[in-house]
Amino acid sequence: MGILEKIQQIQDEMARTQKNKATEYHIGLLKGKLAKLRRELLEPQPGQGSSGGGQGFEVAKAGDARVALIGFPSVGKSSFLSKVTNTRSEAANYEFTTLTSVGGILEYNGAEVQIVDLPGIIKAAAQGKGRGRQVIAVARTADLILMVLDATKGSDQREILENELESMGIRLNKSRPNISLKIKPTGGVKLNSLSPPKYLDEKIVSGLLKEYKIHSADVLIRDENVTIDDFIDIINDKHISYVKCLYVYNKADAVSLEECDRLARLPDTLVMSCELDLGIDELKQEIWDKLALIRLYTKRRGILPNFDDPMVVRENSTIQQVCDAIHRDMKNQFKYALIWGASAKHSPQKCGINHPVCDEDVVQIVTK
Ligand SMILES: Nc1nc2c(ncn2[C@@H]2O[C@H](COP(=O)(O)OP(=O)(O)OP(=O)(O)O)[C@@H](O)[C@H]2O)c(=O)[nH]1
Ligand SMILES: [Mg+2]
Repeated sequence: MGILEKIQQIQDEMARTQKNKATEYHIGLLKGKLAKLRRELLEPQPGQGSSGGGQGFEVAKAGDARVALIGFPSVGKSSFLSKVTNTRSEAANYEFTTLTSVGGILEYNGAEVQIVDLPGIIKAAAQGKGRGRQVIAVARTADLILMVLDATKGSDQREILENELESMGIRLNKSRPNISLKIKPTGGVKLNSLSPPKYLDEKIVSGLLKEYKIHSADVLIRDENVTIDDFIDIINDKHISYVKCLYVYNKADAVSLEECDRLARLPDTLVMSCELDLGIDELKQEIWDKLALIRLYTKRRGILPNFDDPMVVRENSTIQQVCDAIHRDMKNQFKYALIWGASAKHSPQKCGINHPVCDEDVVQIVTK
């Protein structure tokens, strides 16, 4: 039996099984099996390249952050790329116009954001339909997924895409579950928690670990609300990516004002029309907010910084990342930093290498 048939068999069994307290354990184990099979499915096939991206599919990373456009065919992904960058990606009224990935740069607030246009994906993409798996492999490398939807189409498109990404190990707008798993050579499975977990116990934790041939481990649960699915994700940690997502409904020009209003009220959702140039500026701003990039102005002693040319680092960066961005060897010569701005208690504040920086800080690095 092939992997796909095995997956189907487990899915059928899960659908057949009534969900209640008595079957909780059984269903939990089935979920663990399913995740393991899906992982096998994602393991690169011979001749497919390590990312599963296929030859020449992936575009090189560029700019300060990457946004991937994911959606069904003909929703307007290429139209959006052409609208906000100088790159042209062919747009047409037939499906699968775009057959490979195309990258362009959106310049915004002094930062460069790479926008990657991708072929449309369809249901069962994760199982290898169309170019789905290659597309999803690129999505995994993004700082933000822009899920492009068609305002004129039904509401299930969002759910189908979410399920495809989910089954490929991408978790949208979710942070890594607060569980630590340390695999050990001997000693059995030990479960510790700060307060008793509501949905996990020793039995299911050891049962799931056994499914992955792990017989000894220290498990520490720091959040009482973590679920069986969260724990399975932690076992498969290397294969799971937590990516931010914005949902954008294009073709707002083709639906009623009431429908636009309804869609715009959904969480993390915007509406736009590439054709009429509506909502594009709002979307750029929202992309910027979601990426939470940090602009820094570096200065030398006695000289004002150049406020037109910020250095851009990712959210949660410290002076360490600033040093690394300047020069590979910088942190070895680092003595202290002087900071003016939101991250400083007083200006300038003298800081060490682990000081977290804020957007629009002015930074002067003093070397040995
Ligand atoms: N009414 C309307 N049509 C649009 C809008 N944006 C794009 N279109 C049309 O939708 C069709 C598909 O646009 P594309 O940009 O090629 O769509 P895509 O998502 O890149 O499609 P694939 O590459 O096939 O996956 C084209 O005929 C566009 O002119 C819009 O805002 N309103
Ligand atoms: Mg396209």
